[in-house]
Parts: sequence; structure tokens; C-alpha cells
Amino acid sequence: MTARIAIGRPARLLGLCLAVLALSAGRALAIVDADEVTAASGPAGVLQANPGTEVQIYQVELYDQNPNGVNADLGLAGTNPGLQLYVTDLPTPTGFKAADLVELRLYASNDAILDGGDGAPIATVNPVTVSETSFNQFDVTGLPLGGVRRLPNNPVTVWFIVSAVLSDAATLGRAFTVKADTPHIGITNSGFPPVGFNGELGSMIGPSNGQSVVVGDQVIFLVATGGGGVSIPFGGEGAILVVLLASGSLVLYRRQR
Ligand SMILES: [Ca+2]
Ligand SMILES: [Ca+2]
Ligand SMILES: [Ca+2]
Repeated sequence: MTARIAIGRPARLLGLCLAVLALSAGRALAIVDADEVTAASGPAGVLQANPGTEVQIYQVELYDQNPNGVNADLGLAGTNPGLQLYVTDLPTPTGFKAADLVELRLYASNDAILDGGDGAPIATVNPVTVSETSFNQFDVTGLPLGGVRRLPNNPVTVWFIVSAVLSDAATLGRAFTVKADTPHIGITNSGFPPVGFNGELGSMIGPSNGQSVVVGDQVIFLVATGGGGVSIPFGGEGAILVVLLASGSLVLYRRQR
């Protein structure tokens, strides 16, 4: 009896130590050495894009939160090799189809805007999946750590931007939005200490009529009843309904471009 207790206590102590180690490993996964500076978001309002053109549909600002020996890079092999994004028809359906898109492109940028200074895409998705239940996945794990994958040290940041390229034959009036889960961005940590801090981050994006891209080649003018007005690019009956709902007393004028 005494011998059994003498053996049992060290065994329990060992078990406790293993449990503490497991808990530590779990916490390490949760404190990936990177952070979201500006939360991920979809299209910046109701945008219009002509067939055959490229339009920005997603942006997120990230950095390596701790300027220490642990570096942070986009993409985590085997878990989330870059960034996962859903492309879907609007909550108010327009009939948007995968054939309306050519591909998605992922860029690294030093600001929130996709422009000529951002260079070539660092990854693409082609063909695009249009679904609320199956995401598109960018894979950057074929690129070496560092370079365009590297998150700079706090306070310097990087923006990862996604664009969509519309098909030449995209159907006028159809529209799409984006959706993302929490988390949806994979991060590899490396350096010293060398292992165990990998993980994911990234805020949820809900599909929204008001953050969407409509396929169009028209311009619509919104004129307030008291005078003045704004001109915005527009097209498509489904999305015009959205503007009518949101604009109240504004008068709509529509013309071919
Ligand atoms: Ca760090
Ligand atoms: Ca670093
Ligand atoms: Ca830029």
C-alpha cells in the first residue's frame, strides 16, 4: 500500500507537469507574434467595376507586434497557407456566378490602396469559387520566409490587399460581396525562440449589400431635393435597389456612360 502511494505521487506530479506544458503550448498558439492593426474589411462601399477590369475587394493592415527575435510571415503551411476569403452573391441575390470573375489577386502594399506602386501579385486564385460555404485560399508558402511575406516590426505595418478581375463577359447588373471567418489569415513565426508560436488571426467580415461590387458600365447621378448632388459610377437593377433603400429622398438619374 505504501509502495503504491510512493509511486503514485511522482506519477501525478509528472502528469501535472505535462498538463502545464500542454497548456503553455496551447497559449503559445494563441499568442502568435503578429497583430491586426486595422481590421480586415471588404469593398469600400458599393463599387462599380466594368467587365474586364480589376477592383479592390479586401484589405487588412498587419504588423509584427513585438520587435523581438521572433519574426512573423504571412502563410502557415498545413493550416492556412496565406489568406482565406469567400466571394459570394449579395444577401439580396443578383445571380452572380463564378464565370463573372477571372481570378483573385493578393498584393502587399505599404498603404490601404491598390496602386501601381504595389508591384506584382504575390499569389492568385484561379478559378474563383463563388460560395458562402467554400472559401478561396491564397497560398504563399511556396515563397521563402521574409521578403513580401514578412510582417514589419511595430510600428511599421503592411497592408495585404485582394483584388478581383472581372471577366470580359461578366453580366451587367450582377454583384458580389466578400466574407471572411475569424480567423482567416495564417502566420508563421520563426527566429528565436524558434518554434511554437505559429497561428492564425484576422477579423470576421460579414457579407453586405453595402460593401459590394456591381458589374456595370453606367453612371448614375444622385441629386438631393434641395439641390447639389454627387455623381457615382453605377449599374445594375439589383444594386440600384440598394441605393434607393439607403438614399431616401434622393432623386436618381441614370444614363449611359
Ligand atoms: Ca516579433
Ligand atoms: Ca520581426
Ligand atoms: Ca498601395
